[in-house]
Amino acid sequence: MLSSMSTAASASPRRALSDGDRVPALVIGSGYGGAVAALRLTQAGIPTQIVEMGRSWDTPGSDGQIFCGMLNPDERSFWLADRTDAPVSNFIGFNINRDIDRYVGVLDSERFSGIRVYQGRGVGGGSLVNGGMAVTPKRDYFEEILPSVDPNAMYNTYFPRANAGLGVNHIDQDWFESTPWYKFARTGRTTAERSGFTTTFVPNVYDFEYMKKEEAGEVQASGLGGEVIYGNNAGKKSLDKTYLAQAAATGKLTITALHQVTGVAPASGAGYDVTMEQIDERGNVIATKVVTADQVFFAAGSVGTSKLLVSMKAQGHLPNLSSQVGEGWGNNGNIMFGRANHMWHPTGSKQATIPSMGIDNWSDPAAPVFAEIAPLPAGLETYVSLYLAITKNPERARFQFDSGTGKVDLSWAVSQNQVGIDMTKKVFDKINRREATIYRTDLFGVYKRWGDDFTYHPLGGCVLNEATDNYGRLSEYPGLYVVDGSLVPGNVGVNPFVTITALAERNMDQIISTDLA
Ligand code: FAE
Repeated sequence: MLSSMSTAASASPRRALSDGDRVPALVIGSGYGGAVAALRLTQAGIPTQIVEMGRSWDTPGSDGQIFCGMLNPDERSFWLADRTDAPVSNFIGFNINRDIDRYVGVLDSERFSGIRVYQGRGVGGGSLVNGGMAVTPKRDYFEEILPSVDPNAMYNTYFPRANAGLGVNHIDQDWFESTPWYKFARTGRTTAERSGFTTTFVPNVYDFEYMKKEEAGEVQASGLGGEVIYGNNAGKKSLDKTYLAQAAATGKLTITALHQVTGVAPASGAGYDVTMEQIDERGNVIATKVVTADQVFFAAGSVGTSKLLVSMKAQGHLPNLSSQVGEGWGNNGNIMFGRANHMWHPTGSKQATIPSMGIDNWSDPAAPVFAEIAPLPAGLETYVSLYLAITKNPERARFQFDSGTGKVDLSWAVSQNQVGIDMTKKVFDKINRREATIYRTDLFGVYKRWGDDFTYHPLGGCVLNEATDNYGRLSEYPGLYVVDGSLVPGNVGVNPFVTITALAERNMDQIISTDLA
C-alpha cells in the first residue's frame, strides 16, 4: 500500500527510449492501469518503461500556468484539434466552442461514427482531466458484471488499496452545507429529495481541505477557479502526484512522452517488438522507433488498447488473439442533460468544478440510474441543474478494423443510448413534474435535450476472463497483459476509475507473484 502521497510532480521522463532498445517491461499508456502496473513492477525491482502519446504536463506556458481554464481555453485544451469540442457545447442559442491552434492538448474527443469518446492525453491519462469522483461500485453489481473475480479479495484488499493509493478524501459536510460554491449541489439535492429520490455524498481525489483554503483566498484557486476538464493547476491528486510519483521514486521508472505505440508483434527470438512514433508538440511524426520488450502491458485505455489489439489481430501481427478482442464495449450508460430551475431555485454564480453529490436510484429495476449533480461553472447565475447520469444501459458495441482505411471504428450507434435516456427520464420527468420545471434544450446543440452522443466513461473492448484470462493475460501470447479500463465489461454503475485501479492492483499482484517472480 502507498505509505504517503508525494506532492512533487516527480514523474517526469528521464530519457526517451531509443530505436533498438531492449527492455524488460514496457507499459503502453500512463492512466490508471498503467500507473498501477508501473508502481508494482518497479517496486518488484523490474526496470519499467512507460510510453505515453501525450506530453508531460509539468512545464508552465507563457501565462505561468500549466493548464488553461474552462472559460478561456487555448491550444492546451484539446488534442490536435482546430476547435474546442466542449461537452456542453451551446448556451442560449450560441455555440461556445472556439478556434484554437493544433497542439498536443490534454483532452481528446475522439470521434467514431456514432459517439465521441472523451479521454485524457498526457502523463497521468484520464486523471489529468477528470472530475476526480472516486466511487467504489456497489458490491452486488460488481459481482454481477465480473463473476469470475473474488469479491472478498476486491472489497477487503484491492478497493481499499486503490482508495489509499489514489488519495481519496471526503468533503467536510458542514462546509458543504454553508459554502456558496456547492449551492448547485444543494439545489440538486433538494429537488431530488422532494420527489422521493436518495442522494449521497461522493468521495473525490481533489483535496477538499485545499478547496477550503481556496475559498479563504489563501492558495491558488483551481477547483474554485473554473479548472477541471482541461486540467487542474492545483488541488487535484492526479496520478503524476500519486502512483506515478511513487513509481518514479523507486528509481526504476522512465517515461517516454510524446510517443504513440502503433504496433506490437512477436520479436525474432524472445519478447515483443513495440513500434512507436515520436511526435512533436504539433503532432508531426519526427521519428519511428522499435523497442523490444520481454513483457508488454497494454494500458492505453479502453479505446487505445482495443484499437491496438484489434488492428494487430486483423493485420496478422498477433493473429492468435482471442475472437473476443474488440468485443463488449459500452459507454457506462452515460447521458448528460440539464434542467431549468425556477428563479427561486438558483444554482449560484459561484460553482466548484468538482462534483461532490449524486442521486442514487440504482436499486430501482425500472430506472437504474446513478446521476452525478454536475457543476456548470459559467461565472454567472444560470438556474441550470446539470447532471451526468450513469444508467444500466445493456447495449454493447465492438471495435472493427477497416482494411480500406486501415483504421479501427466502433460500432456504437446513437440509437443505442435510447434505453439509457428512457431510464433517465423515469427519474427526471418525475422531478420536473414535481417542480413544474423542464429540460434545457440549448446545452448540447440547438433544440437538443440529451447529451447522448458522447461519453466520459469508455469501458470494455478486451473484457476480463473473455478476451483475456482472469488476470488480464493475453494467454495466446505469453508476456502480453491488459491492465486498463478495457477489462471492465461496458458498465460499472458508478464513475469507473476506482474500479479500474483496484482491478489493476489485483491483477498485478497475481502477475508479479506468478509470472515475474
Ligand atoms: P486512461 O486514463 O485513458 O489512460 C490511457 C493513456 O494511454 C492515456 O494517457 C493515453 O494518452 C495513452 N495512450 C492511448 N493510446 C496510446 C498509444 N497508442 N501509445 C501511447 N499512449 C497511448 O485509461 N472517472 C471517474 O471515476 N470519476 C470521474 O469523476 C471521472 N470524470 C471524468 C471526466 C472527464 C472529462 C473524462 C474524460 C473522464 C472522466 N472519468 C471519470 C473517466 C476516467 O478518467 C477513465 O475511466 C480513466 O481515466 C480510464 O483509465 P485507463 O487506465 O483505462
